Amino acid sequence: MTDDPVAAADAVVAAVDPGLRSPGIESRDVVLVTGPWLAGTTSLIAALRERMPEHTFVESEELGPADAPAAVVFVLSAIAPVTESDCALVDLAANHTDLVIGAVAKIDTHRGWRDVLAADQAILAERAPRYAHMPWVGVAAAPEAGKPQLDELVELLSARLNDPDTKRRNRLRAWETRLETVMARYRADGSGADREARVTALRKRRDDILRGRRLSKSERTIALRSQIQQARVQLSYFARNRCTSVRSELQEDVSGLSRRRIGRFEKYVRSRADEVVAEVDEGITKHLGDVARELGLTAPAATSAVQRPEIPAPPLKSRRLETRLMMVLGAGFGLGVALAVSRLFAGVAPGLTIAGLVAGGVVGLVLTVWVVGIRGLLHDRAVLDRWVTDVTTTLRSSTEQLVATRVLAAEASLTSELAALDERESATAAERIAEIDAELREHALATARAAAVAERRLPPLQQALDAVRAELYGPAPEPSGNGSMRARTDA
Ligand SMILES: Nc1nc2c(ncn2[C@@H]2O[C@H](COP(=O)(O)OP(=O)(O)O)[C@@H](O)[C@H]2O)c(=O)[nH]1
Ligand SMILES: [Mg+2]
Repeated sequence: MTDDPVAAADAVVAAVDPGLRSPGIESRDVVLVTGPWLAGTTSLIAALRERMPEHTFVESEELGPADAPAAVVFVLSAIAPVTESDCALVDLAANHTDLVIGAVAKIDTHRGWRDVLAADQAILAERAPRYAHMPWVGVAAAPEAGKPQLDELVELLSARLNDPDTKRRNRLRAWETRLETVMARYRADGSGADREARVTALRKRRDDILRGRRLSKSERTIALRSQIQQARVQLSYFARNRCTSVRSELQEDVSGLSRRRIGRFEKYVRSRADEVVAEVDEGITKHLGDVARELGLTAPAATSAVQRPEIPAPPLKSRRLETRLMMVLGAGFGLGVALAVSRLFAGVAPGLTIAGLVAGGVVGLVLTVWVVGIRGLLHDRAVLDRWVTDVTTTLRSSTEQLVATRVLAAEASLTSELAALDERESATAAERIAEIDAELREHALATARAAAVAERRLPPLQQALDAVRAELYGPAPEPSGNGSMRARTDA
């Protein structure tokens, strides 16, 4: 045993584990006066400085986290008993210091201060065994009338501060806090408590990636299939519609067609058919492009040269026989008219029989030409009308075929592109999953390592802590001290 009380306390720990050299605090020869807001701390410090100039008094702001004061005066107002948050304050202030004195302030104005003091004492004794033997005094540092009442506190402080055992106990208390902190650290590391949040987040992200992959894959496949089906239906409808409207337009043209324009009509119909095919092709390109864009794929290529349908010439020329028959019928009709006219003349004016004959002949001839001409035009129109119907039917089947071919080709190219895209995304997702798995493994390994370290380090630390507590709370014979110590050890 040495004379140095600090070295004596350190020796208790070193005897268990020589590796434990210092509790890692700086002992300062000051008295910390602290307490809740407006309890009377500042007034008490001022009064104590006057009464005990040989000691230094500080408020908590003046101490660092590793500074250990020689004593702590915990100031509480005499108005009401101590609260939970006040207790947290004293725990913090007395972390590294064993000597804690409770001071109930402003006892000059609060008559029931003794009851408050008793209540405070009971509450703190309940809170932790170390507070069970804590001394309590009443003070009035800045009374409204009369002199400050500090004698008891001053006496207590000077007695305790001059006691060499105080230093040893303070050091032991610092050791106790230090050992508890280190052990808590080892336990937390060993159980992976700190990594828990990160590990949970990683697992969640892993699940999200997997679910996202499954979802996006099936969603896109379904979308492509339904978009292609829609395209097929809508474009076929569009093609049919174009053909129907061009047919009625051309049939209207036919019904008003003059003899002179008949020759040019065929060319006109062919150009309209080409236009319709081009329009349908353009419509297909646009619609498929939209589908591809919506799915984030490249638009299928447009056909380089659209094949126009085979359109036969209208059968206008092959009516020689019918024309001849028409001529004969027309001539008969003309002759009849001529005879009727000449009879009419002969009946009206018998002298004009020759003139009547000539007039009848002329009228008959004119009528014959006219009837034959009209008949021919009507016949041609009827032929063209049928031809227009045939042409638009051909046009319709060829545009529908165009739709079917191009949509099929687009479906093939978009499906294969989608598959490639899926594969790329799968690879990326797999890479990210692998990264997450690696980090999870690392966490599991680190936690296992920390658990092994904790298993090795905790028993000697526990022994050291037991030794420190035995010193602080007294050896086994003291029943209350021993009981408290056991309670804390088990906790
Ligand atoms: N009656 C009475 N009032 C006091 C006493 N000590 C402090 N006070 C008053 O309590 C209030 C708070 O005091 P202060 O020392 O600033 O408290 P702090 O906020 O804890 O530092 C002030 O208005 C003081 O005048 C005392 O012993 N008796
Ligand atoms: Mg103050």
